[in-house]
Amino acid sequence: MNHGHQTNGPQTIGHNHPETFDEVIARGFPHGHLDSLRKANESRVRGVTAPKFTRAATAPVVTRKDANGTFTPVEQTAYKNAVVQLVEEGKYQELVGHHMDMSHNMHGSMGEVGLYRFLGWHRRYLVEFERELQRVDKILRPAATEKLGIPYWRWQDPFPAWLNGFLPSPDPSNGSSPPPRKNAAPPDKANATDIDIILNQFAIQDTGLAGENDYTKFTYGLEGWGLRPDGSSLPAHNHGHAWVGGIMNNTSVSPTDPVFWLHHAEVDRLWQIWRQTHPTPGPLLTGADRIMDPWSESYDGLLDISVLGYAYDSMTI
Ligand SMILES: [Cu+2]
Repeated sequence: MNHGHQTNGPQTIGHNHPETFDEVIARGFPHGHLDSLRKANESRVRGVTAPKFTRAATAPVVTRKDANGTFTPVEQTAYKNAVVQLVEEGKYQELVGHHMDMSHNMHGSMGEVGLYRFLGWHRRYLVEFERELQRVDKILRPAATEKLGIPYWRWQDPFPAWLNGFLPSPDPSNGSSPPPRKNAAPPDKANATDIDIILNQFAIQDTGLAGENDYTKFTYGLEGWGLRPDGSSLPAHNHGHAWVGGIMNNTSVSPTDPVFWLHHAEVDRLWQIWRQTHPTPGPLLTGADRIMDPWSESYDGLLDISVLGYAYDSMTI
C-alpha cells in the first residue's frame, strides 16, 4: 500500500480528537478543551486547488432521490458500479483523504469553528463526490438520459438494503478491508420524533456558546450535540455514524463506507428544508473560516443548491 498521501496530506489534530463517533457522543460538545484543539487549525492551507463554481444556466440539475424509495434499482446498480470504478481509479480514496485532513476543521468535535463549518463543508464535499460519480457513470452508462445523483437516507427508515455487504474501498489510512457494519443500537438512530425536534424545536437546544443564533442551535442538534426534551442525547448525524458502525464509526475515514454520502445527503436535505423557513442567519464565521477549504468557495456561495447542480425530490420530513 502506498502511504505517500500521508507525508504531505492529512494532518491530525492529535490524541485529543476522538477516534470514533461513539466516543464523540460520549464526550459531548467540547466546551472544555477548545484551546487545545485550536492550534492545528492555525496551520490550515486554504482554497488553492479548486476553481469557483461555474455552471451553464442550461445545465440540467440532478435530482437526489430517496435511497429507500424513489432511487430505482437501475440507479442503485449504477451507484455501486460508479463507486467501484472510482475505487479502481484511486479517486475514491483521494476523496476520503479530504475527510482525513482534520485541518479543514469541519466537525463540532473540533470546537466552535468546526461546529459552524460542518454543514457548508460537507455540502461542498458531497458536490465533489457527485461530480466524480457523474463523470464515471457517463462512461459506464453512456445511454442514460438522467444524471446520477447521491441518494439520501432518511434516518427514520431502515438501512438501504441494496448497500448490504457493499464496502469496495480499502481503508486509505492502512490499506486494509473495512470491518463489517453493525447497523444496530446503541446508540439509537434518529426517529421521526427526533427529526421533528431537530427541525421544528431547535430553539430548545442550549449550546452554551456565546452569541448563539438560530443557525447555531439548529446545526448543534442536526450534527448530534442536542438533547431530547427529557434530557437524553438527541439522535442525529453523529448517532447515525455510530449506529452503522464499522468504518462509518471512524471520525476520520468514515467516507470509506459508501453509505456515508447517503447519510450526509440527508443532513444536507434537512438543512435545506430548515432553510426554507429560516433563510437567515448563517454561522458565526468570519474571514478565512468562511472558506470551505480545500475548495475555494465560501459558505455564502453554497446556499443556492440549484447553482451547485442538484435538487431534492422531496422537501418534506
Ligand atoms: Cu458525518
